[in-house]
Amino acid sequence: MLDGKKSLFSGMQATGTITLGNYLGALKNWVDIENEYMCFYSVVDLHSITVRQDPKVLRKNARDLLMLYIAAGLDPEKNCIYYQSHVSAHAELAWILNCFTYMGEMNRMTQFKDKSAKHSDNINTGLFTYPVLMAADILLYQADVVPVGIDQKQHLEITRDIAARFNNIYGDVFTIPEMYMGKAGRKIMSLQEPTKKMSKSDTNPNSHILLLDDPAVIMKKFKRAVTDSEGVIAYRDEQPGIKNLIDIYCATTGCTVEAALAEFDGLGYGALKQRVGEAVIAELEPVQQRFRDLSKNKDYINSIIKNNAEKAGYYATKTLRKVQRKVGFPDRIR
Ligand code: AQP
Repeated sequence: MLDGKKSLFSGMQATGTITLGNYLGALKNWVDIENEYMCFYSVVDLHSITVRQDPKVLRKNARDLLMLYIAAGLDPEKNCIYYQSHVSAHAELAWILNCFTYMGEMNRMTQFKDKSAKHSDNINTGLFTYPVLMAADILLYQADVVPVGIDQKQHLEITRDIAARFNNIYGDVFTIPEMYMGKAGRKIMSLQEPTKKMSKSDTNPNSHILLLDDPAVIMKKFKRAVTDSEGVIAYRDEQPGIKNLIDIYCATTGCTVEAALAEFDGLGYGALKQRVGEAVIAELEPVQQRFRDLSKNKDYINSIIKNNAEKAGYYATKTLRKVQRKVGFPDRIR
């Protein structure tokens, strides 16, 4: 709760162009709720460097991501869209919360296990304490809800645990956040390995649809999607490739699984892939057009970056100062 209004925080990493998974699992849902909450949507560039980044590429990806938030339909007048690195309270609160988090808790985080396996040459402590920074992100804005994909459930649970632990010691400092699963909040899987989640950092370009992929590329990737040899369109775990295509279709068009199955009845896999590809292209084309328009409007984007960093900084610092007082740091002399 902030200024008497329910608040919300979410973010995405600028580790590449975001995927259809990021869009359907998170961003598309964000647009539905901007009137209900005071919303903070961050480009979480501090999180991005838990994996080694080329500085120039990171800066470009971060700006593109900020513009994609707006292109996807988030109104920058209603939503506070900002870079995490422009609000130093995130890192400061993360440090304090690190001191209220146990090694055993972090050891249980599956994302750390997955990512450290993927980046075995760079298993840094930032990657290990990533969930604590995420807790700081959320708790700084006293978020009532956090709209994230199902893959982030474990991180949200640890955020709640850390907040409750802190509140038990110091009184009611943090709002305990709830996970917000939107209508389309499904886990979208890789098109090449449909038992693995679709990720922007996957090195196989055919595994993911990127939000800025050309329509022809999108269709080509769907045509190459891995399916099975059953030859029947059914929604079941034994056919993860087909199940994923149906999930993508439903999350994109808003239809139910039953309606999709009725629509696809009697179709072959090739025709199914064509239909799903067309639906995704139709969904992404207006987003891509708005992105191109925004890219030409540098001053407008710069003003959003500046104003929103100030707004986020104002609310974040308020919480940080309260926390600093509670743990016993000396008052500032004015
Ligand atoms: N495949 C997915 N299906 C549904 N939701 C997803 N999200 C990510 N992948 C899927 C949701 O997108 C939001 C932002 O994610 P992120 O960028 O912070 O990091 P991530 O979850 O690690 O996403 P990636 O694409 O897998 O990034 P990399 O490759 O850099 O690790 C979150 O709300 C997440 O739930």
